[in-house]
Amino acid sequence: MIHDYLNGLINTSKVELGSKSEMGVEQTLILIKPDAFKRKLVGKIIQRFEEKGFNIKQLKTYDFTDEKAQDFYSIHRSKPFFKELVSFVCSGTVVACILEGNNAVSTVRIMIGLTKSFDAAPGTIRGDFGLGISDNIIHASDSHESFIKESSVVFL
Ligand code: 3AN
Repeated sequence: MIHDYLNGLINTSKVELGSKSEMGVEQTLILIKPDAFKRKLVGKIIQRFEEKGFNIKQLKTYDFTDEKAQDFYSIHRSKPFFKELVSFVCSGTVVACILEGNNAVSTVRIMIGLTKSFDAAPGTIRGDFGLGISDNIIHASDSHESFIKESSVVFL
């Protein structure tokens, strides 16, 4: 009996070790949006990522032009909220940041929470700081391909 139990634990830990060995150091991009910038939440938001263990590779304030915003969000061009999205991100200064660490893309997405801030879980950044949809505090790349595209718009 105890033998089966220990075997179970060993097998579980093997699975966990296996998935850990699949982790890789990645980079991802976040934008602290105009609503959060105006509310002076930049320090608190960046602190969460630093405390989690991410390294800051690039960090700057940035003012989107309409053209740059359309390019940044080009994947959403056909969506009904595209105009609103572009207009909101152009409505004030943002902070753009490239973060680096294990599983950066997916871990940062978990930390920011669901798109609709009013649905985002407490403990996530959107869940703790916002109630909006366009004004949902923060953007984070949803894939490595998005990271490459988005960082080329903002940092090149
Ligand atoms: P996320 O930022 O969580 O990846 P996406 O990729 O679905 O969300 O949408 C990109 C951005 O478009 C969101 N951050 C939000 O600002 C805006 N957005 C998404 N859905 C809506 C909506 N139904 N109405 C207005 N804006 C929206």
